[in-house]
Amino acid sequence: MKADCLPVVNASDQPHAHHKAGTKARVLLTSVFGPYGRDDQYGSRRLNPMELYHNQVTRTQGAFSLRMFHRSWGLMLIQANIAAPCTLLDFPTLDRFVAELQTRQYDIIGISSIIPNQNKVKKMCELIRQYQPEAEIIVGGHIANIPDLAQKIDADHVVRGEGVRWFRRYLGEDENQPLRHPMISSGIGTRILGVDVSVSEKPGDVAATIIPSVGCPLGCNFCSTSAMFGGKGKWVDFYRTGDELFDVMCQVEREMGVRSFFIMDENFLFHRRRALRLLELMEANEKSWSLDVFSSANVLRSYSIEQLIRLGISWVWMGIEGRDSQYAKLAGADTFELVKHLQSHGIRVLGSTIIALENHTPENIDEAIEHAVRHDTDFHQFMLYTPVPGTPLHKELSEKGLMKNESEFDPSDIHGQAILNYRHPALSDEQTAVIMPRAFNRDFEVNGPSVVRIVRTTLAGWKRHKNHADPCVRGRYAWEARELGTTFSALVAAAKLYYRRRPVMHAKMSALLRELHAEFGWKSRLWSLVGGRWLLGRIRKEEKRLSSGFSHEPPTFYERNEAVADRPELPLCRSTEPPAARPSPVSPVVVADESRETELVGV
Ligand code: B12
Ligand code: SF4
Repeated sequence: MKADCLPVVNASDQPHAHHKAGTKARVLLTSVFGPYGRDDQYGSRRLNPMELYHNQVTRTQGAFSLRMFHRSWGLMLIQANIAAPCTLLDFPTLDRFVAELQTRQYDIIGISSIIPNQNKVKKMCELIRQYQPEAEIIVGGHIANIPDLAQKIDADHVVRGEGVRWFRRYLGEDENQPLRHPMISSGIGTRILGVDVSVSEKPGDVAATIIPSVGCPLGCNFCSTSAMFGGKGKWVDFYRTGDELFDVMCQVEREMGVRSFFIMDENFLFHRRRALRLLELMEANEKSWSLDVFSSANVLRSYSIEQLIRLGISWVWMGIEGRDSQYAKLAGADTFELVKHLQSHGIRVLGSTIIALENHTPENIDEAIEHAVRHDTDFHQFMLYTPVPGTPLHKELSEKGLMKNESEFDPSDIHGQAILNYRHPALSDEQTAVIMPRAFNRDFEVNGPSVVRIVRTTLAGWKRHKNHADPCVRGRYAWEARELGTTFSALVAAAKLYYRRRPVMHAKMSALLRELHAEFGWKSRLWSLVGGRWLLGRIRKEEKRLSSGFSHEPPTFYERNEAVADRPELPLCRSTEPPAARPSPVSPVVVADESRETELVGV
């Protein structure tokens, strides 16, 4: 079928397509091909590696940058929740993708992508038509928000919104069946200071990713994830209640041996009823878990610090935005005070600042950067203000004629780290391209390596709560502090040696090391003495490797679900059983019902 006559469908409101083979259809799901962190003709960019921190947080921290990869969670979720035989190819190279098309026959090939990777999707569709003309091509993920995508690529269906329900309906399955949660290790291939940490990782060292919902009801006008799943007032639940979520987390804890969770939910604490019920269950069952969450400042402030601590919140990704931010999520929030307060309880903060807001100018941008840097968060993300198709902001700027014409840029360059896709009243692309590294450099220069800041905050939490009355809270802080006297002491010692010619930074590192020695005694001294020098050597080596142009690339994953019976040699994707406690439907639910608002903070 030709793509140009095909509708872009929204997962929640389409007249639905069905595949004739139903659950017998052979499905391949794939992410876009790599390598990613280099410049090439398909749209890979050196500035846009497949790494969370190095892409947009610790970008200019050299050998100190925290490096790791994340699997394609949306695809893993779909694979675990369809009855059809499904193989998942995550992070293939172009050659590996072609080899798959040449050797295995599929009825359906689903590609997941974001907007900047559209050139790769185009290429992949062409290859599928060439090698497997019978296969139906489904394209989903954030790329689906491009309004005329069906004219740009040769796909059979472009799916906007939630993919599990869409796929189930497409295969003729009951879309409201309970949802299985895939077993997801949150980070892969972690590397710090030139050391491949992943080789010495034990089960449980890495947090498991849990996805309770997608979307965010706050609906900030620039937010593509909120827009993608319904916009203001809407979101899609995978696990609506605290009971369901607790059940899933217990299963993941058992199966993966974890006690920490990366909660992939845009605004987890905003769903107050669910979060507080989870807390109740954690306490009743003596769970000493750590939770890493995304949250807006105001929502965080709506909880007492004791609640956050007991809920195990140990890391939070929070928007700082800027002093004159117009966004409701920050209204009235003193983010300086909040960050300091959280850190003093051992909660690591990743602050996020948007650069090139409409009110930014060459004259005031350094002030905006200083504002961000003064927060001294453990990590700081800087991203360019990027109106994305599907968002209210994009609509508004399009109507005002302020969006750039597509011939003015390559979509692969709209990754948020160099140039803008709209006409800024005061900043040119040349200017934003230098402002971005300047912001990261300034944060690094003033606040030092993020990995050291984490040590500082973890130590503060340990000192404050090591004798907490609640044994679960105590246990969690002890677990988080378990490496302070050993590897973390060595890390700070290495940083101290590294900064020996930078008096201010050197003094900072020395003070932290003294604090560690005071707390952990001879063990900390020994580790810093031996490990510090060794790590310094690794840092130097890594710096050389990076300056020669080396980029980190994720490995390719190739997995099957249980319905793929004829390929036992492939690793099986693992997932939970559907939740046992089920007071409400556990299928993904698009929330439109007004009464649901009472579940949220502040309404
Ligand atoms: C994890 C993540 C990453 C990982 C990469 C993961 C990967 N393997 O690709 C890392 C950290 C490396 C990353 C990098 C980048 N990311 Co990113 N990332 C995310 C994040 C935080 C979570 C994604 C996720 O798993 N969500 C949970 C799952 C369940 O939801 P989902 O992926 O949307 O999948 C659902 C549907 O979309 C749909 N679906 C998805 N795929 C498919 C496929 C088919 C066939 C179908 C039918 C349906 C379907 O069904 C799924 C289940 O409902 C999102 C923000 C967010 N909250 O979603 C940003 C996000 C996706 N990233 C974004 C961007 C811009 C980037 C970067 C360009 C830059 C950056 N600075 O962040 C780079 C690009 C790197 C590269 N070279 O490609 C944007 C995309 C914006 C857009 N409109 O395109 C997002 C939305 C963040 C944002 N709000 O700006 N990212
Ligand atoms: S609070 Fe964050 S996740 Fe929610 S809409 Fe605003 S920017 Fe998006």
